[in-house]
Amino acid sequence: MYYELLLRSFFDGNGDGIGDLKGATEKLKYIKETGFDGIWLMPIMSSTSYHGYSVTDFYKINPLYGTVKELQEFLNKAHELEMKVILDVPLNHVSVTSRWFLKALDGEKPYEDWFLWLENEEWFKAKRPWDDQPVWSEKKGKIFYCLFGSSCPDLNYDSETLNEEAKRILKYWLELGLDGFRFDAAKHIHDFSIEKGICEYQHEKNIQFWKNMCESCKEYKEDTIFVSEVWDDPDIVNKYSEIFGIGFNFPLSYVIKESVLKESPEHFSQNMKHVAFNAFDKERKYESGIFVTNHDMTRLVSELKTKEKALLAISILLSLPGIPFIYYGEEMGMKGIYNELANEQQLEPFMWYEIGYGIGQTEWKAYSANPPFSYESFEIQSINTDSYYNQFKKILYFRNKFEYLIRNSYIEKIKIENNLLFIYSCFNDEKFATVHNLNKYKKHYRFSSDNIVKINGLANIKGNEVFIYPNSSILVREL
Ligand code: ACG
Repeated sequence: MYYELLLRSFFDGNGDGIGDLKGATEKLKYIKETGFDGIWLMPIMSSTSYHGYSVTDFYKINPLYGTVKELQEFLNKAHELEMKVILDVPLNHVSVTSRWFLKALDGEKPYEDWFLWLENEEWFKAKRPWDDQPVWSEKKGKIFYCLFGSSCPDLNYDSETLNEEAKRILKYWLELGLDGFRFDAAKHIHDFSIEKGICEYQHEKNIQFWKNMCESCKEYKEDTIFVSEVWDDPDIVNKYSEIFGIGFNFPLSYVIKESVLKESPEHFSQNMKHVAFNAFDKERKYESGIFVTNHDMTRLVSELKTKEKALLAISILLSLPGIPFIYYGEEMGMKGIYNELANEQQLEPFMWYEIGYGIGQTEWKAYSANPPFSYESFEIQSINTDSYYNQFKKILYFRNKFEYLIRNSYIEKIKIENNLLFIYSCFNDEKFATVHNLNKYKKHYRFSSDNIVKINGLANIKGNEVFIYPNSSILVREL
């Protein structure tokens, strides 16, 4: 189970108010004890943006985050605690202020070939596929391709030297001790058709690119972990995920949240066929990276409006096969609404102290969605056994304890009875079901087995009979 970590907002080790590697190292034990055995480090390379996705130098750690030595200390400690660490690498583009782009603007080789320049006036009409934003921008009289905005020129991987450079970058981070990568924007490596002059995903070409990258990493480290971010429909996600071994299941995140919000088990069962469902099959070729939120989305409590619903969504999520990813702060029920123009609210500082400050507290931006004195800080929640944090932690504990929820289990069928959601799964020869109450009312059910345990919420269990309260989940074995 991975914890998605934005260093900037987590724990400050040097007193400048900005989270860093030194601080995160101090808090590795917290992450482990909460229930995680992996960390997805959001980009830590030098960057001009607060989120880090526009890199100025792929070989440098953002000085605000620390040094190579501090990264190695972080990794050593994580490994001691038996945690894997994967790094987010946005290879699709660089910052407009990067040395590569500045040299390219001056016509210096090979850098000039590493970017895509407007060659035909017709190309200028091309628009970003999902929201029609412009994809060309101008600097020093030269017009360059930039799908993610004018501050991030796209790299042009038709250049062979750039492909070699990308391999070197990945090897560099593996040599420092990283266990693998989260590949950002994986479907965007080749997303402009020169023949047609429009934005069009070149999936086959992209897949070949990623195959080369993965093979090159494996030559150095056979068991490198790869996770791909392909935010798209299941058929596209499937195409890519087999190469990587783990692929984020974006459609699943919507289905879970919508079903809980609509209090509709039918919505879940009807729409699960629209998610990358073969990732839950017995014969699956890759694992789904399962999640409900990430840094590009509204936080769970803000989306589902109540904490009970948020915990239900987490228990449904963690009942499914796959590799879970949880965004930092979700375990505390932090709030935050995604806004494409200023997507900072869901990147707010982790709330360590009730008064809003103290040793290690990050302060790079002011609180907005998560104010002090709201009884939501870790300080308060950690000592209250019924707090959101402690309930969340119990669900994580449950998944970690019941190994068959994690390894090699597969979903057999999904059904609805008495308006309860049943997810039937198998592990080796054992059959089990997780049962979730998405309704407003308490539900009664008599099972064929009395091997029943509560996952989350409230349930009166007497032998094989159960009253399951709203927003609660149970697990039934030996069916
Ligand atoms: C990654 C990072 C993100 C980062 C970048 C750029 C990429 O997580 O933080 O931005 O480094 C697209 C890309 C993703 C990208 C997001 C932000 N995420 O594909 O790689 O944008 C549609 C499109 C998707 C699109 C999504 C976004 O198809 O391609 O993601 O919309 O809204 C159904 C459909 C599905 C559809 C969804 C939503 O599920 O099946 O196709 O997705 O509905 O409608 C960062 C910053 C940015 C900055 C950039 C440089 O966050 O602000 O500009 O860095």
